[in-house]
Amino acid sequence: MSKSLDKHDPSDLAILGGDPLFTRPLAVGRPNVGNVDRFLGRVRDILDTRWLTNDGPYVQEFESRIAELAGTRYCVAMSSGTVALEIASRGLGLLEEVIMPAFTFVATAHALMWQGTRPVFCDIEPQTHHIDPGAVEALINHRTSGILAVHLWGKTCDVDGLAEIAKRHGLPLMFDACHALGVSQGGRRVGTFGACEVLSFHATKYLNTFEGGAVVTDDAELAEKLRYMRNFGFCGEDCVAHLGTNGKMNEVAAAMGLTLLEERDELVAVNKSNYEAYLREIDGACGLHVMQYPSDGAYNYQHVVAMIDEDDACLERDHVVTVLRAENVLARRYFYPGCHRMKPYSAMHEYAAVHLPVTDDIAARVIVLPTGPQLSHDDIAHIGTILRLAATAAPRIVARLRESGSAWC
Ligand code: T4K
Repeated sequence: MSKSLDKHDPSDLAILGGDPLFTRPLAVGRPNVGNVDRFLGRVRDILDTRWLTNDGPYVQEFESRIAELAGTRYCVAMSSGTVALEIASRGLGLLEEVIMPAFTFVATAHALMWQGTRPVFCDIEPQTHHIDPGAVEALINHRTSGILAVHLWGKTCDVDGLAEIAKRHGLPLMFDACHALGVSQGGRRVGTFGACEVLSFHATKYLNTFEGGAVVTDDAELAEKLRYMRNFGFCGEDCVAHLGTNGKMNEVAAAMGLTLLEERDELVAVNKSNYEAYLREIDGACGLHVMQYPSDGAYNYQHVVAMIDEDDACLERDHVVTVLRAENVLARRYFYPGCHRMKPYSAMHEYAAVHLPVTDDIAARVIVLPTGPQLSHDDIAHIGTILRLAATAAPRIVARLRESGSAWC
């Protein structure tokens, strides 16, 4: 992937006129496709049998494999993580107001707002980036109908603290686990927390179904209701039990998921070894520190998250992102600037007084780096070299960016 050129001098940096290190862009979330022959074999079977969607055999098999992985009794596959969030929150009766973090992908908030439920944005813990249970409690009022927490970066949030608060206030608790497929912490698996948990199998997730999502739960009644709701509410051929929508996963999507499930262990091993290489090669370079995973868990390592440390940073976060993108390393600022600073929320008077200092600080300092089989350890070492060279040339880089007015945004 990387050109054989070695960069020894700051002038070799692409931002200062050198050639980009990588000939092809390294994207955060470049899809894994798995064994193409096995996938195509399944697609041929789908075409031969003419069973394309509507709870077909591949979807059913995929659901049972995901339930097994999550350690839950039920999995209801859906057309996307967003639709799964919409259907799950509606199924749980989350109305009026729901407390959730603003530091998440905007789909978490939109899934509520789309059906007229108001997200109430809560601040996060600085170390974990997860919703702060103390701050949740302070936001509960008579309009609160539930709590929607996010296992950001594929680490579990304070599930016990949140469960205790939810129980004390008689509120349903659900989790956006879109980053956390196959994760466990302290021997407890993601899937088993709260009333239900929502997964995403979007193309950019390490295990994808092109587009796709699922709700996992141990609650038989809820699972049945969600199954109806994803299929227009049908409970029989001519019988509708609920308001419903079309949230079904199709057979080709499930075939992709099943193919990638066969390779899940290898994909996680590659991500883990890349994460360890990043820790070795870039930690401390240019004021960047790689966020670590707690030692008592099993993770999918699909996100390599680094934070700019204000005390030893020589460049601002956006400058570092610009330097990397010039080299074809398409680092991302997930989840800048936070849902509360995006429309429609930022334009609504209800949100005018929202004050989330930790979210604002973290959103200004985070960088997500590419990982997956597209990268070798040599590539990661080269990224480390880029960052160290950039640190030595910080004033030149800032001057160049000012001159060209091209700081990436
Ligand atoms: N909750 C959370 C916490 C989430 O993170 C997400 C989704 C959801 C809920 C909702 O789940 P879904 O409804 O999506 O199932 C991407 C994904 O679209 C989104 O699924 C994901 N989170 C989010 C974190 O990232 P974008 O807008 O940043 O994606 P995009 O199009 O910029 O793609 C990222 C990079 O991947 C690009 O540089 C190009 C590369 N790419 C992408 C696709 C789709 C490819 O190389 N091939 C591809 O097919 O949102």
